[in-house]
Amino acid sequence: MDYFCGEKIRYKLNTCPPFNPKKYSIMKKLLIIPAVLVFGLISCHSGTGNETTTSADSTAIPDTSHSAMNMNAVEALPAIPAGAKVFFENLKDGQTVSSPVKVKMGASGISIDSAGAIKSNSGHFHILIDAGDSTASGVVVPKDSTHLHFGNAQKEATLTLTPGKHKLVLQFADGIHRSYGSKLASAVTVVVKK
Ligand SMILES: [Cu+2]
Repeated sequence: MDYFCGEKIRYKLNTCPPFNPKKYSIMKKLLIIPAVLVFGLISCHSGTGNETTTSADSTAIPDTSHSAMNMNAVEALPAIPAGAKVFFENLKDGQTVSSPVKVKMGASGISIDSAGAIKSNSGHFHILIDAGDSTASGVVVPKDSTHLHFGNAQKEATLTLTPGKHKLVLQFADGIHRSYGSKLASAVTVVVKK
């Protein structure tokens, strides 16, 4: 049989047919095919694994609209120190004022710091003008004409208000403007003179 006629045996046994390079290359190919198949299976398998991981990541990373994802990606809202509070230093509920009105913002038990980084035991002031009682805890305070940010650690502000009743809420929030909620909020209603 040709099969047993390797290079060495062929010289000893004259019964072997002359060496046929064509057949030899076919045998080589036959050996290569299973090797390719095995390699292919391995790479297919690992390829499938990578695809699963990639698709999970690709849905997680660009989905910036999902607030829950964002909350997981950044540090949690710092805890409110026991006894901490914020208040308008120079305004009492129901007070009559004239516009523009100078407002002094106070905090006790928690530091007033610039916006930018999340730091424990600190935050900055916001004033909500006729925009509810507080911003819910963990929610970023909107930035518009009725939600004023004092991200440079200001403790004073001058507000121009139309005549009549206005609800002013002092809202404290962390370094990335996430509200500490109603626990660090204080509201007054003022009456602006004509
Ligand atoms: Cu802010």
